[in-house]
Amino acid sequence: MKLGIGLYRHMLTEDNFQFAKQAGATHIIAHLTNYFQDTTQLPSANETGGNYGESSGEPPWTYEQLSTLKTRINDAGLELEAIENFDPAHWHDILLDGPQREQHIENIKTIIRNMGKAGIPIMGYYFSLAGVYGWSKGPWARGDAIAVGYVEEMAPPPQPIPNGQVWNMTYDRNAPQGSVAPVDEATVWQRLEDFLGEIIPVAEEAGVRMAAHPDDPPLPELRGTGRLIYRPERYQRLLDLVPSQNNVLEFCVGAISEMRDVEMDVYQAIDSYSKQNKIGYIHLRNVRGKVPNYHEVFIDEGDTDMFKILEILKRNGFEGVLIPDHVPEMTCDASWHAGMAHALGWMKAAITSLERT
Ligand SMILES: [Mn+2]
Repeated sequence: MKLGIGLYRHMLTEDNFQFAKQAGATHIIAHLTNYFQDTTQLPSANETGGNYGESSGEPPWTYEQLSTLKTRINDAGLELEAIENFDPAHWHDILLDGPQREQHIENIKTIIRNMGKAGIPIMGYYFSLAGVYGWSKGPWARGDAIAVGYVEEMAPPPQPIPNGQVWNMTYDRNAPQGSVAPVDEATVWQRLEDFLGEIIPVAEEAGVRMAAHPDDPPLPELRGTGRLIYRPERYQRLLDLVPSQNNVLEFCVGAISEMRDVEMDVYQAIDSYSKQNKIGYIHLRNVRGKVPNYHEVFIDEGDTDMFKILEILKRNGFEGVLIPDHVPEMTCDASWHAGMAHALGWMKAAITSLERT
């Protein structure tokens, strides 16, 4: 098992590469989509409406851009394991089945080919119209550390997605008035199946694994749009749509733990999918509660026995990267860095301890 850290676009700096290395990480998961408007604080609906910001509108990521990033990370003594999340500018009409869908399929194929050429092994993505929407924030982690969560009575009203937005980002601020028409779950599954049917063969050729994140928050429906992976067993359906070693999961322990009415719990899920060798990389994050009421907390508190998760992964021979995902804000001048250093330190000790047994 390898230790990594996710860095947002504006955090892909030499200082943060050094920080990652100092905290014991060997791998970077890079975000190239410019969400959160250049802050490290996660957005919450009770502060900002929860929108992830405006998409850059830049062209699909080029080979030069990806390759330069990889070289910089390698020069810092680290590996670039994955890019996490497509920019809505590149694929909004795949999600929405809009008029630019064909062009957007080409965009994604171009990105995957460029990643393969640059030697970046995994593309993490989240196939969702509403995206990560409706979080609140409060002093919910140990010592009143500020954390995000989904809390039914604090959540914004589930208004339809305005035109020009998808995946909780704005891709066209000049879009005509109005909103995205309701889309049922079966229709979203069909869009995913069509997407994977076109992209997985390209990913196979490029040597890139496509890794799917589950729904966050894992509600069956949000803003009039159906969601797909809001129960762990639904990951199997995604895998079975296009069986391939390149069709895998960005397994989010936090999001899976938040799911209710499940046929398999988080331990059974990580056992099943790691046994099948279908996990690209892992978000290791703890929570307390389940939808529609849960809080994110520190890695060593909350409902999930993280050591048990790691034991299952060890038993099944998982060799990929684990990252902390997001962490509560620790009270100091560098709340993000402190939270990450804490999570990475815990993870490193736990993995080291397991590897001795
Ligand atoms: Mn996650």
